[in-house]
Amino acid sequence: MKIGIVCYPTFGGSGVVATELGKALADNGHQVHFITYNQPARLDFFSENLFYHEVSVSKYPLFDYPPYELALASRLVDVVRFEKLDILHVHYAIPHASAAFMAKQILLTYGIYIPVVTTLHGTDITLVGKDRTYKPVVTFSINKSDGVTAVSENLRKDTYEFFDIENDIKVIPNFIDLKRFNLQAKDHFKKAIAPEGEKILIHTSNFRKVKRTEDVIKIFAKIRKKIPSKLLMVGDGGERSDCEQLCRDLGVGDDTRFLGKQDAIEEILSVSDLFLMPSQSESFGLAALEAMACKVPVISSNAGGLPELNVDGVTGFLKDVGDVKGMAESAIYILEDAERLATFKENALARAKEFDLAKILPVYENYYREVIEKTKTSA
Ligand code: GMT
Repeated sequence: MKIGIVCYPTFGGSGVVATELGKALADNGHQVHFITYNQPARLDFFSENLFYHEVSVSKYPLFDYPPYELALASRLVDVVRFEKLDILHVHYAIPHASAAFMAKQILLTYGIYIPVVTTLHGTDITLVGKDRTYKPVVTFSINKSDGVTAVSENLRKDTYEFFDIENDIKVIPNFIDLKRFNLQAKDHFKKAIAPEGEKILIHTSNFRKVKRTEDVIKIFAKIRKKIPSKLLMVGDGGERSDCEQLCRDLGVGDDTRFLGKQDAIEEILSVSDLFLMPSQSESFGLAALEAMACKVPVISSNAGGLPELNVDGVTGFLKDVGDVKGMAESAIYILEDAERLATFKENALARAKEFDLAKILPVYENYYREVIEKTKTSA
């Protein structure tokens, strides 16, 4: 198939899923065209089946708000027509699904029907989408998509709850490439971070409010009182400087390292003992899955789709949002006993294997075929 993928090219989960999916589809012989405003962060190698089409937005002085959505729609028309795409797969509803709808209408004037699959990732529904600034557009463009997928049952349920959706939504969970994400021998790195054999806790995110990064610091401060340990904070975003201040206030600054955005996240996960994800809302929790694939158990909130990934008492623990004390106690329970920690690590990996890319890729391929087949006579 010739597949167009539209996504945010950043380190965010939806962009990562879109890019990894595109790479895997290209490996499987499909021709994949990324259409976005920057080279996606993880699209970092050459393949004869991978193409990147940049969307550039005119910065005419009249525009206080350059119309990215229109530039994207025009680019989509262009790429679909001249690359003869079979299907467009847009990740994150805003503004990708509505731009795809506009492109679809324009393409009809050329006698081309391009089927559009929209994948809902989380905040496009639970935060931004619900906002009445966008709600009518989000509802409309989900209903006008030829196929809609959500990354968890919880997100599917929320979408039906918050919007008037007439379309079927298929759940296709996030996946993990176990060839890349696995436990690697990085003892020298471990020694550098924890020279006295301290336990290593880790959090990775974009440091947005929804991640409750300050809870991470508070949980760590409690753990460190009982267990010699270090904390790695990976990523960057709006909450970072408040977190750094909180580390100083709680006296854990010397045991916490802020590593900023990192590409080789699997190497850092490989030296870690426990992953902390106290999010306010999380449709799936891809970062937690990446950790589990590297044998790192997870202490998380029970928000959104996290219970569909993290199995309470098996791969880690789930606590109510904001239950810093409970999360710290659960972390200590896992870390204080070497045998128990080893069991949780094994369980985390076993669970991650259920989300193996090799299992999820054919689900997407079959779904594309189904959508193409059902829209065949629509032009
Ligand atoms: O978590 C973020 O802030 C990034 C966000 C995104 O849209 O890029 O991630 C969402 O999509 C990921 C991939 O499907 C999910 O694993 C994350 O759980 C989801 N984030 C939220 O729901 C907050």
